Amino acid sequence: MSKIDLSRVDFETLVIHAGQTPDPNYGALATPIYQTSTFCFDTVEEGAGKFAQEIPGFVYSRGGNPTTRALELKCAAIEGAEDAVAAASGMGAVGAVMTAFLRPGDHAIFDLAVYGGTNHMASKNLPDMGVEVSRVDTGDVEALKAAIRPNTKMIYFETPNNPMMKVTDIRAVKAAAGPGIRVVVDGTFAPPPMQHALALGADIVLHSVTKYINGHGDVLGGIVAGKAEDIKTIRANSITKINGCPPAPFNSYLVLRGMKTLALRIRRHCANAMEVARYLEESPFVKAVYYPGLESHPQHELAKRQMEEGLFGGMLSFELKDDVKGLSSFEAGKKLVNSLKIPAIAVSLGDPDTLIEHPASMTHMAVSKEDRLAAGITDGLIRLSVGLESAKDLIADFQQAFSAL
Ligand code: LCS
Repeated sequence: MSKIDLSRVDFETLVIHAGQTPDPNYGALATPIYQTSTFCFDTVEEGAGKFAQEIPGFVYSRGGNPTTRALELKCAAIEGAEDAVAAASGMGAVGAVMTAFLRPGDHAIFDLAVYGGTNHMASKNLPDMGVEVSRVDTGDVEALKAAIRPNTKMIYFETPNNPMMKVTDIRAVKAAAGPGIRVVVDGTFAPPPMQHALALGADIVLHSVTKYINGHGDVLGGIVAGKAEDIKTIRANSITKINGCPPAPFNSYLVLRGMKTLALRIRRHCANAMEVARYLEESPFVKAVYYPGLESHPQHELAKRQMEEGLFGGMLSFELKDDVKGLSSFEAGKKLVNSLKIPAIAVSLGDPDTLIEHPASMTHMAVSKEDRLAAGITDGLIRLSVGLESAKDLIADFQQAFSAL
């Protein structure tokens, strides 16, 4: 047990201390990597007690592991959740929630724009399993209410979402859903301290830990947090059985290590993104910047209410003008990305390094132009994960890249 009363401390203290206590064997301060598949018992009776969950402890690392458990407890604490369960990737977490709670004949509502892997699950995997799926703009409460059916079991959305940074009102969705429908928020773009989805009314919050929570671009991971009863179902039914996707203990260790600086990193990501967003908004080559921190963002007021003060995320998208120095926005987009020297041309987000991608020629190249444009992903749209470098250097890099167009 921690000597600190964690119910009374600031986020900065909580994220460092929650879930971790010195190891009972040797007092190691850093949680050891319990790199083991199985755990042995002194007696059959002890084994029986642990299998029956009458004696606390671990049996087999697919169902639980001490390093991973420390990560789960830390994530539960920062989300203000009763419990949390870790998965091998963000998609592992998404899939585990689906297989835990959706059955043939059930109905689930997904926002129009969700991450590609989740989109595939909603449009292909779930219907293949006999789940009815509707797609609705979850920002439109009336449309959402109209889509609810007697067999609706889940409403699922990301806020802010990928790649347009649309912000959905979690409180309003929960009010529209009423009891009996689980509201599931993918908070990957805005983990605590930016946003506390459960406090805003979500029943379940999940994250791709791959992104900001680990924050170092060297791990795949996922986490689901919520009520103890729900987490127990997800762990027992999905993570351990149907999906079989717990994280490796080494990955849990890396995420625990990364989380020690979560509070610091998030503040820097957000401050840098705000500076870069303001710079881009002033650029004569840029038509629009999508960043919840800008007054021009369509849900800026909602973002101010729903996200922690001044913390609007490290992700932004921007759209180039249709004719940039005689280039089409598609060509200009590619040329700009190629000319930048600091950002790595890569998908993923939340790394210390700034990452940039051109959805029309990369992540969304397989999406028909019609569907892509309907989702607002134009030819000249560029997505930027603003890293932890100096904002001044990033802006200077943009200046030279715009000059090179
Ligand atoms: N949810 C969101 C909002 C995501 O952006 C991603 C991955 C996932 C879930 C899945 O997490 P993973 O399994 O990759 O840990 N997003 C990616 C992206 O935007 N580029 O590359 C991956």
